[in-house]
Amino acid sequence: MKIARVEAIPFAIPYTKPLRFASGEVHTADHVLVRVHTDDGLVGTAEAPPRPYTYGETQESIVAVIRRIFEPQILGLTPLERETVHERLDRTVGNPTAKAAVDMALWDILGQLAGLPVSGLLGGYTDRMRVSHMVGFAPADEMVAEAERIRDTHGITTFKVKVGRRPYADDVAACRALREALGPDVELYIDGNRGWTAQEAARVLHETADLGLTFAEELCPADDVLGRRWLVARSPVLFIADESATSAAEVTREVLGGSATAISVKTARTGFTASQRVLHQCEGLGVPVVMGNQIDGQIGTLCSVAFGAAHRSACRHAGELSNFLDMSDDLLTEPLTIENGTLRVREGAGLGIEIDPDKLHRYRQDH
Ligand code: MUC
Ligand code: MG
Repeated sequence: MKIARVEAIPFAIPYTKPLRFASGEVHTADHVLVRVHTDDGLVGTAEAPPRPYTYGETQESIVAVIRRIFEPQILGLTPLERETVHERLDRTVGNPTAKAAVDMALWDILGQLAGLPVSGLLGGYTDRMRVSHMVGFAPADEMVAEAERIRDTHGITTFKVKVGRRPYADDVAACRALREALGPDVELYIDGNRGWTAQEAARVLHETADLGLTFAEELCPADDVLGRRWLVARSPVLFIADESATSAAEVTREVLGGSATAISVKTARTGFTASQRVLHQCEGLGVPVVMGNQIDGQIGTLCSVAFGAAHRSACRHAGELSNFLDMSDDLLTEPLTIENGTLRVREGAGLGIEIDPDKLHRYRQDH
């Protein structure tokens, strides 16, 4: 059984409500559907979300790198030869979400071949994850209303609050309003997407010390190397590296350098193969992980929950699995639902991704 074709299909689905954060904003899911076909008719599926402000990829660049470089490099290999696939993909620097989607589509094929769920093949720890919801920039009262709606509709009680605006007038005020409205039992943590200096971030952590935040993520740039170490050494809460730790090597550098005390694992950028490396590395180091969200659609979210639920250390904390709720539609025949604050892994062989052909026809951009 050999890899016979790799499709990269650009599609665009509008958001009902844009997500705004310190490094950018998303109004449309302009993602790329990746389908790996074998010569005996199996099809593995995943999606790649372009995040130019995080990785430099665009929808056009993802399509181009898959069609022009990756597909010719891996045609003729078998889905079992994943180390060789990665050796070839890694001849090209960057392009993390394009590489990750190819990796996850290959795992989908392996699951289908074995007649087993990918989550089971990866580790099979549990069949569901608690969900954490990301609250984007808005006036404080709107952020509170959103969190209350998400809690009341989906039972979610963990919220990641986007920060990195004016520290006091906007962000401390929003965190305080959320804590007052939601009460002490809800978990809150913050993500700055590098929006502050280390000094601004330190003052905010001091100002919010009474709010019981559980994590702080990427409050200042990791490239300000000494400033970031200074901040992390003083942080009263675990400090998550997200966009500064996108590979096993970067995890080593950030953790051993004192610039992070927890790691965000995102299958959208490290697929399953490299996410497992990062996760096992964190377990060995004794560093907690959070399953992060690359503002994934439902396909990416299914991949994320399949990986997170597979591993004990990945589901200690609620996973960020709810960004798809703000999309006006998606490509799956059977939409995902979050109930009682929980998202379940899809049963069946592979990843359980079934694409609705009419929806794909409606949203694809390459007619
Ligand atoms: C996050 O956790 O930062 C926003 C930018 C990005 O790269 O991911 C999202 C969410
Ligand atoms: Mg983040």
